[in-house]
Order: sequence, then C-alpha cells, then structure tokens
Amino acid sequence: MSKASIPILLFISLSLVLSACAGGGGSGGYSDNEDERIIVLGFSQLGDESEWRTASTNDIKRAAASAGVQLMFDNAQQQQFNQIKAIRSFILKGVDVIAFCPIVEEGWDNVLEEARAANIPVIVVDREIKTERDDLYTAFIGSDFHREGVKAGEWMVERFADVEGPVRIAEISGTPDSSPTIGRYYGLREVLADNEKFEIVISVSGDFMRSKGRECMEQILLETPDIDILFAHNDDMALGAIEIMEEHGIIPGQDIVIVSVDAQPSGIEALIQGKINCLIECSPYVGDDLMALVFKIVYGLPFPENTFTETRVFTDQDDISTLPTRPGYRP
Ligand code: GYE
Repeated sequence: MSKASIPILLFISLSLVLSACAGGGGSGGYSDNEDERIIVLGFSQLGDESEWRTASTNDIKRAAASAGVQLMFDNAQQQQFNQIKAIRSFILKGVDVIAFCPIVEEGWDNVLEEARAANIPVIVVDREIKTERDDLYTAFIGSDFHREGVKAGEWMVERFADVEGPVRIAEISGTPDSSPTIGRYYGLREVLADNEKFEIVISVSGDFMRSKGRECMEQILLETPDIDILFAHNDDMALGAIEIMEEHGIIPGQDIVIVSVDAQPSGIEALIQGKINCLIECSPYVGDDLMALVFKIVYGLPFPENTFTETRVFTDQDDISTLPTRPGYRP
C-alpha cells in the first residue's frame, strides 16, 4: 500500500463511523443530507516569513483538499491582531473547527474564551501558547522547540570536544516572544550551562526572515567579529547570514561553524555544499495529522491532546542519500 493511501483510508473509515454516530445535527457544515456533511475548518496562518512557513501553508491546503475538508484560510501577515480578527470571523461564520499557528505565546485568552463560548473546538498548530486557563484549546500539534535547542547544543559540544576553548557563539534568534524562539534559546543554554568552554557572546533577533538574517550578521561582525559558531533559529536567517559572511570573505561552514533549525530544502542544499554544518529538523508537514485530528474531534472520537513531530539531526558528516526528501525536493 502506498503511503498516500493511508490518510485516505483513515478518512473513509472515519466517515463510516460518522454516518453511524451523527444524529441530530443540522448546524455548521451539515447539508440537508447528513451523509454529505462537509467539515469546515477555519485556519489562521501567521504569515509568510520563511520557507518553512510556505511549506506549512502548502501542506495544510493540500491535506485539507485531499481529506475533503473545506478550508477557510487567512494569512495574518505577521500581526497578532490580524490572527485574532480572523479567529473572530471564523466564530461568526460558525465553522466546525478553528486551527491557528500563533505568532507569539501570549495574548490569546479572550478570543479563545469567545470560541469556547461558541462551542467551537480550537487546535493550536506549530507554535505553543500560554493561557491563564488550560482548557482554552482542544489539542496541540507541532514541534518540541526546547528539544531542538538542546540538540543544537549537544551537537556543538560533540563537534568541539577536542577544542580547548573558549568557543564563542553568536545567536540569531527568531520572532521575540514566540515559542520556537523561547524554546530554542533556553534549550541551547540548558546544555551549555555546565560547560564553561562555551560562551554565547551575542544574541540578536532576525524575526525568522532571510533579509533580517543578513542585517543581524552585519551587526554581529561589527560588534563581535571573533566567533566560532553561528546558531541561527532557522535556515532562512542562516542563509542570509551566509551571504553576508561571503561578502566579507569569511568561509561559512569553515571559518564559522553554522548550526540552524528547520532542514527545509535550501538548508539541506547549504548542508550539502558544506556551508551549514548541522541542521536540526523541525517539520512543517503536519497537514494529514491535523485533518485526522479535525475528523476525530468533530465526530467525538478519542484523539491525542498533544502531537509532536520528530526532531532528527543532520550534519555535514552524513551520507547525502540519508538526508530527508521534501515535497518536490530530493537531495
Ligand atoms: O522554525 C521558522 C518559521 O514556528 C516552527 O517559524 C516555526 C518556525 C520555523 O518561520 O522557519
């Protein structure tokens, strides 16, 4: 059986369960004939800052179409208030389920109370949130960012095991107050805390964007040019920083060891070229799992409250054939 037929089979069997248990109804996405019920999912994407984000958007659109879920998609252009506005409009429209990728961790309580009052389940996708009450959303699906920071630190310790030190690290972090930034920031520090050899000499925010990665690297070279490692919180910022290094005659991957997070196609290409030394995987491909979750929630079936993606580590020592393939991309 091909991998692609698994989700389809799952949805078929879920639909069968549905026809057996959908009594009453008549609201939301129900048509006159209950067997033809179409689930409506309101999805608020936070923006389009990176290659990861584009992959996330494409994957969710693809998965919704293949599951027969009607997607109401909104792009918040990097603004939390646009996300709140979109979620409110989904509530007004009476969608069956709301899902959103929250740009920052805090500030969601009010709008989630409103969704709760309207009896609309909410799935938090990709980034985590902090709320006063812990019952303001139904499920989470995404990555463990703290673990990513830990894995980045562990790889640095291993790579520099034979170096006496000091080992000076520059960090380009992601969007301030977002959960990937917080997780990766503290995860790295947790590993390095007991290791005096490592010193994080500068940390600047590049908002997960390539253009800002360039600006950050300019700033780093101006303020603390003597660094051994660059830790970028995503591939796009690492790639922007690499452009600046090259403009300054610095050889990325050799003069400065580069560790980044995501492992999207451009990052994998840079790893193959030796410009990035280590990639910590963060997968945006949660679309099928999200649709399965939507079905289970709507039909009252048991579902996992938290689903985490895998976090693999790819390095410049790996055999190219073992590097991950991505939709439309094979190293
Ligand atoms: O690492 C970055 C994107 O939230 C996990 O956001 C996501 C992060 C990802 O812009 O590239």
